[in-house]
Amino acid sequence: MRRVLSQMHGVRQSCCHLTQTLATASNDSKSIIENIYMSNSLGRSFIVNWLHVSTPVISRCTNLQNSHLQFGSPANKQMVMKLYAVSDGPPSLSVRQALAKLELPFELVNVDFGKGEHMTTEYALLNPQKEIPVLDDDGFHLSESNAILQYICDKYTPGNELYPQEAKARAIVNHRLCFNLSTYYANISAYTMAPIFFDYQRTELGLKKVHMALDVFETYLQRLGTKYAAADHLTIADFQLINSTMTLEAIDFDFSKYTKIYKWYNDFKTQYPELWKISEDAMKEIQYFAANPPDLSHLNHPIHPIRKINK
Ligand SMILES: N[C@@H](CCC(=O)N[C@@H](CS)C(=O)NCC(=O)O)C(=O)O
Repeated sequence: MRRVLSQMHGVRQSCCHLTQTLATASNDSKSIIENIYMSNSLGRSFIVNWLHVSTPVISRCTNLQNSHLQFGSPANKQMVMKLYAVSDGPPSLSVRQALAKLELPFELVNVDFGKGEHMTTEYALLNPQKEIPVLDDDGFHLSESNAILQYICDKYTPGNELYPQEAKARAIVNHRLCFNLSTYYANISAYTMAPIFFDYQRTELGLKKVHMALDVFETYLQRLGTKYAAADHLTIADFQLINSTMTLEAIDFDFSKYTKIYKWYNDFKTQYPELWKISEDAMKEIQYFAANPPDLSHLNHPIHPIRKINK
């Protein structure tokens, strides 16, 4: 265990060597590493995360205060990308899934939403919108998860079918990303997520908007007639739409009457279990918070009303 941790701490460790180190770590070591990761996500000190994907992808997980560490041997000075992400945020999950699918190494920097780490002046230098996620690619800072997804595909894996290059195929992917941002995620998260974390009620109007979003997405799936949201194969649009839909499952919202959506969502789970696991872990966190509303009274949120918790 000590050997594993000390090797992980080595700033000059190569990804490949680290992969081998982790692959040979005992199960006990891995579970200790995972436990430390869990405490990190609660806002404690720095550690490394072993991402359970079936690919040799390594993600190091640090917290915001300790996010200065990097991979790279002296011979290979290229900085590994950093992703500032929140563990249960759909846009963050989509970027993590794309990085995993594309087998791109990255450092995962956990931003603790409950502590308001994204509302600091320091974070505003990364993203003046004070939203999560943000990608840091060797000093190039990019927010808006759709833009991040498009950038990593274009820069690191041009031609990959996750983000097709042919104009019409790409336009459909872009359309679904815009649809998710403007309508699907907007309507769904206002109904599912906002009342869990802030002092909002689920209303009839909110419910109508969810059904409207589902109805439109169902129509898109029907009209295009493809297996996935924008093509017969997985694209970056699926990640965003899957993670929005996941928040419906998190609150036990029955959307089975939208048969195309229901099938597409469940097909993703069975066909990409290692990617679904990223969403599923987040769903469990959301379910935990739904059952145990977090006390965010210390947050001075500029927009959202904070729920008063009787102590
Ligand atoms: N349009 C943004 C939205 C990101 C977003 O909504 N992030 C949430 C976390 S899931 C956030 O940072 N909210 C800030 C806040 O509510 O204070 C994107 O897709 O990247």
